[in-house]
Amino acid sequence: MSTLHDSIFLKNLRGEPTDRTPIWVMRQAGRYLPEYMAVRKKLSFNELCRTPEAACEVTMQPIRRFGFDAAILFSDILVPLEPMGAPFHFGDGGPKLQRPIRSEDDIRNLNVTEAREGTGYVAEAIKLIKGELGDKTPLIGFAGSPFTLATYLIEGGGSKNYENLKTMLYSRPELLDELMDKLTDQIIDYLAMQVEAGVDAIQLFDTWGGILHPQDFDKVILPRVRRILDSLADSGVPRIYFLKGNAPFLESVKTLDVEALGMDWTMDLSDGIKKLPNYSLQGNLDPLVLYGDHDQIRSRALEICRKGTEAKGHVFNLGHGILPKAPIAAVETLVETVQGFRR
Ligand code: 1CP
Repeated sequence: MSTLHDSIFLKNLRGEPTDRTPIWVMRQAGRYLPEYMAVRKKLSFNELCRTPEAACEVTMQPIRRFGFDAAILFSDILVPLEPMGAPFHFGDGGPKLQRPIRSEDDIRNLNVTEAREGTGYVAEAIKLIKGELGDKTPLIGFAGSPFTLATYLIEGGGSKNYENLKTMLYSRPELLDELMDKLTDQIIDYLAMQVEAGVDAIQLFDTWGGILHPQDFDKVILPRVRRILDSLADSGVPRIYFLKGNAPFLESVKTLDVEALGMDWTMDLSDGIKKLPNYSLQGNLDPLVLYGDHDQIRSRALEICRKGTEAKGHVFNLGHGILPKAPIAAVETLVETVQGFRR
C-alpha cells in the first residue's frame, strides 16, 4: 500500500526537513472560483455540504486548478450544529441560525449526537475525496472550536461586538460552560469520525477565540481546545490549531499538545518562530495582499518563505480565508512563487 508519507505538507507538520515550502490556502474552495460559482448556481450551500459527490467536486477544484500541496474537505464549521438541534442557512450576509441559542432551556435542549448518524454524509465525502486524491495530495479535515461555534449559536450569526455571548460570560458563566462542554463533546466525536473516514491532518478553526481577555481565554477556551486536541493525540494524524489574533495568547497556546499553530498576518513570522520554537507554523500572508500588484505578492510571499526556514516546520498559507474577490491570476502568482522557492 502506498502512503502519503512523502507529502511535504505532512512532513512540515511533523517537523521533518523538505526542500521546498508547501502551500494551501484557507477557503481555497469557494466563491473566488468561477467553477465553484457554477456549482452553486445548481445547489444551495447546505445542499452542497450534504451531497458527497458535489462536496468532493468542489474540494478538487482548487487542487486541479492550482496544484495546492494539500486539499481541505469542503464543508463548513457550522455543519455539525444542525443535528444537535440548531439548524442554520447561509445567505449573502453569511450564516444565520434559525433561532439563536441563549437561554438555559435552549442550551439544555441541544443534543450531543452520534456524528456518524447526524453527519454521515461528511464521512462519505471524505471517502470519495480520498479516492480522487490518491496518494499524491493529503486531505485536511476540520472543525470549528467550541468557542467560535458558540459565537454563532448565541449571536444567531456573525457578530461585531458579541453582546449576547459576553452578557452570558459576565452574568451566567456556568451556562456558557455548559454550552462549551456540549460542543466539545460533539466536536470530539465529529473529528474522530473524520479520522476514521481517512483524513490525513486536522485543523481546528478558532476564528473568534481572540475576542476574550487572556484570563477568560484560559478559563473558557483553553481547557476545551486541549481536550479536543488530546483526544486526537494517538490518532497518528497531525493537528493544526488556528487561533486568529493569537499574539496575546501565546503563553497559553504554548501549553497545547499540537503539531502546528496557525498565524495571522499581525505578527511577524520570525517573531512567532522565536516564541514558538517547538511548533510547526502555518501562515501568514495578509489575504488582501492578493488584491495588490504581483511584485508585492512575490516579494511578500518570498519573505515569508525565507523566514519560515527557521521554523521547526513551515506551511505557507494566508493569515485568514481567501476573499471572494481575490483575482485568480494573483493566486497563480502566489502558488508559483511559493512552489518555486527552494530552502
Ligand atoms: O455562499 C457560499 O457559497 C458560501 C460561502 C462559504 C464557503 C465557501 C461559507 C459560508 N463557508 C465556506 C466553506 C468553508 N468554511 C470551508 C471549506 C474549506 C476551505 O476551502 O477552506 C471552511 C474550512 C470554512 C470554515 C469557516 N466557516 C470558518 C472558520 C475559518 C474562517 O475562515 O474564519 C468560519 C468562521 C465559518 C463561518 C462562515 N461560513 C460561511 C461564511 C461566509 C462564514 C463567515 C461568516 C462570518 O464572517 O461570520
